[in-house]
Amino acid sequence: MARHLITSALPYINGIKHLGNMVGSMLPADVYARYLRQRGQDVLYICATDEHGTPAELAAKEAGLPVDAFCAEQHDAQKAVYDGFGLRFDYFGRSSSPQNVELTQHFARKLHENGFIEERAIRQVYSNADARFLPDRYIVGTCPHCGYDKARGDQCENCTRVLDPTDLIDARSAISGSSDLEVRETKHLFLLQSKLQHEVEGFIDAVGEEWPHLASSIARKWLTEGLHDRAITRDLDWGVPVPADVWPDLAADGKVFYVWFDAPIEYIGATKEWSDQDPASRDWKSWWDESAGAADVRYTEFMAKDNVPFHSVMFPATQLGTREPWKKVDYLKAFNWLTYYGGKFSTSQKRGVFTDAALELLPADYWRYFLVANAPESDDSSFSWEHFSATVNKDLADTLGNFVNRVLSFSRKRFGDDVPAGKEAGEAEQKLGTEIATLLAEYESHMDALQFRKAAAALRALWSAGNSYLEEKAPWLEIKTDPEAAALTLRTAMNLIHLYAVVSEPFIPASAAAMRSAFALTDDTATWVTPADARALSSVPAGTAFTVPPVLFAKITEEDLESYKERFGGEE
Ligand code: B3M
Ligand code: ZN
Repeated sequence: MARHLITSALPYINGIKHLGNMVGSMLPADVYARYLRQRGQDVLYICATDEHGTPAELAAKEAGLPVDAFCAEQHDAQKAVYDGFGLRFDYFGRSSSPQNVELTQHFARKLHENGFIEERAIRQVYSNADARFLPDRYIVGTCPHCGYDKARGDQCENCTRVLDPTDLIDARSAISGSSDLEVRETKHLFLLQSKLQHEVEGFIDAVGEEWPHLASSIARKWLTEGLHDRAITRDLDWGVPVPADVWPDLAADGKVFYVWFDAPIEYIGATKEWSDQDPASRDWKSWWDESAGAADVRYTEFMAKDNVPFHSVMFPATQLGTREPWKKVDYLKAFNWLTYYGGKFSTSQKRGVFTDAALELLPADYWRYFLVANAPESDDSSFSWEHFSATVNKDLADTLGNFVNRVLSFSRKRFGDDVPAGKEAGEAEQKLGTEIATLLAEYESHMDALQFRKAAAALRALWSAGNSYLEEKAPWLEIKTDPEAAALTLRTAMNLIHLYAVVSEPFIPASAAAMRSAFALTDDTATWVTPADARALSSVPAGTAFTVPPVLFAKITEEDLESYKERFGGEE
């Protein structure tokens, strides 16, 4: 049994996320984690809210709450939405936890001991109107690279370039809007990434080849441009304090670590939060400390492309610089953007569909299937209500849901509440078995390779194979001339339903559970089906009692479609 550590980028605490955030991180991570668990692997899926930095402070201010209260409230609100989406984290932590504070300070101490942190006096933007320094998002202006006029001090949302506040053109305070700014000198800690360049290159050489091109090319680009030393502290009230025993002046000045310094460390922090809840049976070090068992862990990270530089280069540099044997990423699964009608989903401009609103409209499985089947893997992909409703109606309602209901209701009507026996399997069943075995092997290989669109296509092909078989055998005709033949067809189709329940679980867990519980099997503990077993189509024997579940997927009507477009905005 292999041990798989899985993390998805930590959602910022500043508000409920939109579908675009979900499809590029947590949702595919959950699909993958569920798949591996089903295949009997030892999986630990960790996520958390990213609670520090200017996004948290600014959002709390807007909500009129103290930052800690705001974060506590928003953590629970986000967790509720993720539960609604069926995301089965092993633990969903908080980057403001005491565990993360301790680990972040530990990392800083070690980096300092090894000569990778230096105190430097720098010139920073100070707002006279606000009487404070303006780090990162506290300052907005025009991006010097692409001309986007709402670029933030830390990164341009439009072209994804990482910025320094002093780079911005026509800079102004995000708090007061004031452009009465000046540059003042202040001291900060710098992570000497330039000294770690070669080691990070060696690391990327060792693991990056296997990564999707999107991830490895971003890592390479950063390394080619050269790693720069970066300020890892900020003038903020909310964050992990700089340890006073090492840097008394900075601590007295109230400096905290930069959010991007402590956020990746929270992957470890959250694992410790999990472990601290039940130390007798959980050991966080066995997942993260290579001298304590983590060397044989396979670590997979999920994120959107704008987060790749921090995870492929900066976090590994931080880990390497401690000179401690921390587990580093083995496979980095990166995603492009999901757009809304070709334009940007935007949290700040409230454009597109937010995850809480999505769940109010339709059950999670509709979203899970659509989003993962159209994940922006090799390119950006676009969300439109037309595409969404066509996919739901065709794949989920017609191909899968209708098959399940049609087979079960017809069999009950003709043969009663138990799976009928009928004839021995014949040529058509053998052909079907071979086809199913092939498609299942394809599905497995795409899932193993984290190719989600291809995996979804193989799953859809499995569902379609059942429909073709049913059309070909036409039990509604067979019943008139040869009821035993119709019984065989229905029994075979019911075995397909059970197989679908097992293998569709990573994508549509609630519907899969409903399909599975239709059959009163005494010993239904199998978590996966091998292609060889699938060929036999015999896991549900004749005589098994079954029930007909309520309609699995309701069709989205023209009227629904119009109302969604009206409510959320359609094509611009
Ligand atoms: N919160 C950015 C984001 O949500 C950031 C990710 C942190 S991962 C350690 O896109
Ligand atoms: Zn830009």
